[in-house]
Amino acid sequence: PHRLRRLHRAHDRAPDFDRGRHWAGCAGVDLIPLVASAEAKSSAPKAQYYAETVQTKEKKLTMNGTMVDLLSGYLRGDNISESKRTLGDLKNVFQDEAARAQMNPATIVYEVQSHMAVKDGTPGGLFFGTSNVMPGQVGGEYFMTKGHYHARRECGEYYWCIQGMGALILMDESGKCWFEPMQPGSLHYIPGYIAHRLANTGDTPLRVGACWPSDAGHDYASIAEHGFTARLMNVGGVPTLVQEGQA
Ligand code: PAN
Ligand code: ZN
Repeated sequence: PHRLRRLHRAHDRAPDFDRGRHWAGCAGVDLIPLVASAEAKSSAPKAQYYAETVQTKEKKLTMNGTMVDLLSGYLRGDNISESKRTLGDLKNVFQDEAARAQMNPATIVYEVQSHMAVKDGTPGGLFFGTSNVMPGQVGGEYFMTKGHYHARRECGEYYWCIQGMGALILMDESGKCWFEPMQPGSLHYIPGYIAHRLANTGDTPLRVGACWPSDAGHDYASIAEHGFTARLMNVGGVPTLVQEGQA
C-alpha cells in the first residue's frame, strides 16, 4: 500500500504536463484485463493501472510500477520525468524568428516523457520515452523539436511512430540533411553521429516512442550554433525539405 500511494503522488504531481488536453483522448483502454489484488483495491481506486500484484486465473503476477498506454505511448508510474517546450522556449529555432515572436509564447510545441530507471549518464543502461509534438507551423515551418546530436556521438537510438503524421529530420556531421516520413507503426533507427529532430506535418499530435542509451547525453549546443542545414516547410500543402540557401 505504501508503494501504491507513492505511485499516485508521482502521477498526480505533473500538472503542467497537460494530460487532459493532449493525451487523454486516446487513452482509457483497459490495458490489462486483470483484477487488482484486494489490498490494492481498498487503498487506491485507480489500482488497476498501478497494481503491483494482480491475480489471474492461473497465477499471481507481479507488475512493476510503470505502465505504457499502448495507444498513445503515454507513460505513468515510477521513474518518469517530464518536460515541455513552448514557443517562448524556442527562440531562434525556427527560420522565421519574427513570426515566432508574434505568436503566443505559452503555446506548447512539444512535450517529452522519459522513463529513467538509472541515473543519467550510466554506462550500459537504456532510457525509454514518448515525445508528443503538437500540430502547428511557424512561418510555414512545421512545429518540431530542437533536435540534437548525442553527446557521445557513437550512440544510436530507436524511434517509432505511435500516432499522427510527421517526419524524422536527420543530419550527418558534414551537414548533409534528409528526412524519413513517419506514420503510425513506422520504425526509425538513428545511427550514431546523426543529429535528429521530429516535425509534425499533420493536424493531430505526433506521438513518437524512443529508446536510447542512458549515457548518450544530448548535445544541443552544436545545433544552437549551426542549426540543421535544411528545414521542413509547408510548400503549397506539401511537406518539403528546403535546403539552406534554397528558399
Ligand atoms: C528524444 C528527444 C525528444 C525531444 O527523446 O529528446 O524527442 O527532442 P529534443 O531533445 O531535441 O528537444 C531523443 O532523441 N532522446 O535522445
Ligand atoms: Zn536522441
